[in-house]
Formats: sequence, C-alpha cells, structure tokens
Amino acid sequence: MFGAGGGTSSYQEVEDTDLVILWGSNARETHPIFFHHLLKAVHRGARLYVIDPRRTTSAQWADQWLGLNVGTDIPLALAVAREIIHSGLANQAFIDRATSGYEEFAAHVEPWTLEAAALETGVPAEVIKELAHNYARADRAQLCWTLGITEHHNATDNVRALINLSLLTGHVGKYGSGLNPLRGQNNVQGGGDMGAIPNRLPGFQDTRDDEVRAKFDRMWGSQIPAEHGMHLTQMLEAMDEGELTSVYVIGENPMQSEADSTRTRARLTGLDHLVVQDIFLTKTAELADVVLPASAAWCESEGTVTNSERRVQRVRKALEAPEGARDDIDILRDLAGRLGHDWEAQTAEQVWDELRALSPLHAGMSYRRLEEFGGIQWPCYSEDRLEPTYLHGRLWHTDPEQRGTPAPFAPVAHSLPVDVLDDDFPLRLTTGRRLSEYNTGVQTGGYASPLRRGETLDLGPEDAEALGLSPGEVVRVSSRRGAVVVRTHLDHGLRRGLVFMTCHFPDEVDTNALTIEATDPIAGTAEYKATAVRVDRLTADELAALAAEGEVARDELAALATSE
Ligand SMILES: Nc1nc2c(c(=O)[nH]1)N[C@H]1C(S)=C(S)[C@@H](COP(=O)(O)OP(=O)(O)OC[C@H]3O[C@@H](n4cnc5c(=O)[nH]c(N)nc54)[C@H](O)[C@@H]3O)O[C@H]1N2
Ligand SMILES: Nc1nc2c(c(=O)[nH]1)N[C@H]1C(S)=C(S)[C@@H](COP(=O)(O)OP(=O)(O)OC[C@H]3O[C@@H](n4cnc5c(=O)[nH]c(N)nc54)[C@H](O)[C@@H]3O)O[C@H]1N2
Ligand SMILES: [Mo]
Repeated sequence: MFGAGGGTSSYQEVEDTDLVILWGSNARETHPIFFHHLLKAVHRGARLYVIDPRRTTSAQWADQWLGLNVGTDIPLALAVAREIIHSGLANQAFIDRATSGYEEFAAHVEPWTLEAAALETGVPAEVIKELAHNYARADRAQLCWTLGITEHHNATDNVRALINLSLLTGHVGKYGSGLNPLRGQNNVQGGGDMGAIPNRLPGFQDTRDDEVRAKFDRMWGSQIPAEHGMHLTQMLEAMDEGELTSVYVIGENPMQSEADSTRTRARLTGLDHLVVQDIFLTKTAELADVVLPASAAWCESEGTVTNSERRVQRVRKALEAPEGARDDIDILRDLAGRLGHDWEAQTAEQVWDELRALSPLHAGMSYRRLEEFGGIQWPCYSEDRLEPTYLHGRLWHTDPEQRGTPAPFAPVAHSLPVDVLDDDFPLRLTTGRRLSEYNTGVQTGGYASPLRRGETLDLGPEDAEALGLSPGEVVRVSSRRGAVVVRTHLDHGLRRGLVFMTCHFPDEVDTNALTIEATDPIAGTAEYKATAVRVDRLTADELAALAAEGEVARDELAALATSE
C-alpha cells in the first residue's frame, strides 16, 4: 500500500511511543530484543494491547488482552475502523491529503458494528471500542504484527486490514508512529533487501524494469530474465507438475518446515536432483543427492545482517568453521567456476561495495560508516548524510508534488480459515513458537536446559476436563492430512476449543504432518495458524505398543493405567 516492504519505524521510536498494539505477535518469546525496547515504553507509561487467541506471556505485560477467535482479525480491524469513523476520530486532514479510496472504505466497514464484530471475534464490544478510541486518540502509536496475521490463507488481506487503521488515524510517516512487521530470522529483512525474493533485484528493484535490468546486466555481464520467479510454495506445486525437477536449498529445512509434510516428502523424493547446503545434516539434507557443508554466517564469516528496523549491522568472524565447512560465498564462487564463470575472490566488504553501487537504498553505507554509527537504517542514499529513522514521511508533505502517490485504503473482506471445524475435527490447532527453541530445532536441538520440555499439545483447562485428559498424558492428534502422538500440557492461557503445538521438535513429533497447505495467493505463505484437529486418548494396546518401542516409559504407562 506504500510501495515498499519494510517496517516503518525504529526501535527508539517504539520506546518513545504512547501506545503499542502487538497484533498476532508473541514478541516476549519470539523477538525478545524488540520486546525489551517495548517494555521501556510500557515502563514509561505507554499503553500495550495484545491481540492473540492465546493469553501469551507477552499478554502478561498488556493493559488489555484481546483473545479473538483464530482467523477473525479482519472483522476486528474493520470494526475498529468503523468505530473510529463513527466517533469522529478519523484524521480527516491526513485522509484527504495522503490517501485514496476513503469513501468506498467507509461504506465497506458499515456492516461491522461493535456487536457484529464481538459475535464473530469473541472480543467484547466494549473492549473493541476502547481499543479504537485509544489508538485514534494517541499522539504516537505503533502497530506491530507477525505470524498471527501473516500465516493465513488471506495473509495479505490481513496485513492490509491493519494498514487501513494507520491511514485512518495518520499513525504512519512521522516520528514515534508506525507499522512494524517484525522480521522472523536475524537477517530475513537483509535476505529480501539483497534480492532473495522472486520478483526483485537487490534494493527492491523490479526485474520487470528494463533500466534496472540493464544496470545489473552491465555490472554482472548477465542477462537477467524480466519475468518474476516462483515463491517457495509455488515451487512445491511445480514439483507436482514435473515442471521443477532440480532444487538447490541453501539454509532452509523444508522437509520439516513446510505445511503437510507427507506431501513435502513425496515431492522432495520425487526430484531428479536435490542439493542441500547447510551447517547441519538436516532431514532435508538426508534426502539430497549432494550435501555442501557450509560455515555459519553469523559467527564463522564476515558480513552484514539487517534487522526489523532496517538497520544494517556488521557481523564479524568469531570462530573458525569446523574442518570441511566453507563460507556460503566460497561454495557459490567455486560452483560458478565449474559452470565456466570466473568470479574473482572477493572479501565480504568488496561484495558489499558492489551492492552499494547497484542499490540506491544502501549507497551511503560504507563499512567505515556502519562502524561509526553502530549500524545504519535504510534508506541511506549518500555518504554525507543520514535519512529520518522512519519511512513514508512524504505522506505528510504540504507540497502535493513532494507527497507522491496517495496510499490506497483496502476494503478487504472477511474469510474464515480453509480447514473448517466439524464434528470429526472440532478443535482449532494453532502452531507457533517458544522462547527456548528455534524453528525446526536444527540449531537448538542439542542443548540441555530446564526451560525445555519437548513437544507438547497445549490445551486449556476446559478442554482437558471435557476430554478427560490429565497433563502429561500421551494422546493422538489427527487432522485431515495426518496424525501424531504427543504428550498433553495444561496452559491456562488457552480458551475452550483452542490447542497449540510448535514446529520445534519434528524428530519427536512432526507437527507439519497435521498442517494444511492452503496458501495466500499473493504472499504464498501457508495457513500454519489454523488447522482443524481431533484429540483421542490411546487405547491400552496402543500404549503397550508405544512402550515396547520405548516411546513411553513403562512406569509412566503404569501410572497412566492407575489414573484411568
Ligand atoms: N524463540 C524463538 N524466537 C523466534 C523463532 C523461534 O523459532 N524461536 N522464530 C523466528 C521466526 S522465523 C519468526 S517468523 C518469528 C515469529 O514470531 P511470532 O509471530 O511472534 O511467533 P508465533 O508463535 O509463530 O505466532 C505468534 C502468535 O500468533 C498467534 N495467532 C495464531 N493465530 C492467530 C490469529 O488468527 N490472529 C491473531 N491475531 N493471532 C494469532 C499465536 O497464538 C501466537 O502467539 O519468530 C522468530 N523468533
Ligand atoms: N507448523 C508450523 N510450521 C512453520 C511455521 C509455523 O509457525 N508453524 N513457521 C514457518 C516460518 S515463519 C519459518 S521462517 C520456517 C522456518 O523454516 P526453515 O528455515 O526451514 O527452518 P530453520 O530451522 O530455521 O532452518 C534453517 C536452516 O539453515 C541452516 N543455517 C543456519 N545458518 C546457516 C548458514 O550460515 N549457511 C547455511 N548454508 N545454512 C545455515 C540451519 O542449520 C537450518 O538447517 O518454518 C515455517 N514452518
Ligand atoms: Mo519465519
């Protein structure tokens, strides 16, 4: 809606703000450094709202927790918008000046009264009203979101629904107010900025732009194709068609991280050729024809990473890589050599300077300046100045010429999760993360800590009682695609009908055997956050079989039998 893919504010602005909404984000556990900045604001008196179906550990710090039903963020956002409009709290001057499509949007939100939204979302009307008033009235407000918003079949619409709220109130493009999609891995923002996406060259320059391609072709001696490439999930589909037969995976473990793992396995084993370049021998690597051992970019190489506030920072080599493991960049250079291209040996700094010559957003960030300022946020167009810490300040410009294209309101429609609940699959499983683990567990699998309890099916007290389950009991969780056996864990933050698992221990429990491949048509992201499941107790025979395999300790089995 603004024509750029990046969080609009800096962490310092989050400290200096008056109100923060964490929407579908459990930052206390998943972005602890960011959350530390947020807590500084909270301790200064800023108000915090957490919008999450689970009462998470982040919610413990909130003034108000909005425990909505999974997949009902759009009705909630539309009702907030309607309430802002009806109470005369919309920022009309900003709307007139910096946005388009307001009239149509105002008509579109009309059916979403507080009462209608309360019915659909499960959040009381009064609470929605209070959120609307406080967000609109705040001098400075930050709206932050992550996977609770984006891992849905309608992820892009979810994001648009939130951005609408910033357009209504003018909470964007000025110091202390903004929109912050917190990035997943330490350098996922940097990966996108460098062009590791199917439609952009470094610095978000579109491959379809002839001038852009000509610039890169001159520098690289290449012929870059104009058409956009495939997203990861589109690649998986192309494997079905036999359209994609060879895959080179670098630093990804799709066998464990993609939705519907039974299907993923069939796809990956059906390939003619699979290459995996990783720092560990992953489950994906076990299926590969060729494995290229790499060194770890964050501690065994030189380079840069870019965080959620678009800050580029230097990374230094602190450890020698194990014998045989090599820099990703060296492996790629050797591979290019085998393919008949001589890429001269370059230091990380030389590679970075080449990027600066090609990407205007990074042009002013020499290694010397990155040291000097302790990292620099993009855009940084020239070596003699720094830009504001926030994006889209042009929206506030008094001169229409300088203001640029208005940001369009998005009249998005509600649509429920694809995997529907019914009598056979009556529980809503949402999957996510825990503080002590990281993604598919490859990098965190090997340490011991009292924080770790392995995979569990987390459920609330009401469901535990209704199903007659006690904590620690071994159960079968089934979806329309697969089933897993897992221990239960009682979580008082879960409301009736909602259960939670992670994707951190796929060796023990392959959670993605359950998840659905339904993807957002634009982003290509799967609906990991909404699976329909059933939970069954195991029969005595099944428990005995598991015990024989060593899956359940015999004394535990005896204890279970007595408790029954
Ligand atoms: N400790 C740790 N930190 C991590 C990671 C890790 O594995 N471990 N992974 C990193 C990565 S790659 C990423 S992308 C980030 C992800 O960071 P987060 O997005 O914060 O992590 P999740 O736990 O996947 O999901 C966030 C929340 O979304 C909620 N949610 C589910 N469905 C809905 C819904 O329909 N609406 C709303 N509003 N909320 C919903 C869940 O209850 C959950 O609390 O974390 C990063 N940081
Ligand atoms: N059910 C469910 N599934 C999910 C999610 C969910 O919420 N629920 N979340 C999804 C999300 S947001 C994400 S980001 C994905 C994550 O999915 P993946 O990216 O597949 O999972 P990771 O475990 O982070 O795997 C990263 C790999 O990179 C390797 N690696 C680390 N550093 C380097 C390096 O310097 N060089 C090389 N070559 N390799 C390196 C690691 O060893 C590891 O094998 O999972 C997705 N899957
Ligand atoms: Mo992620």
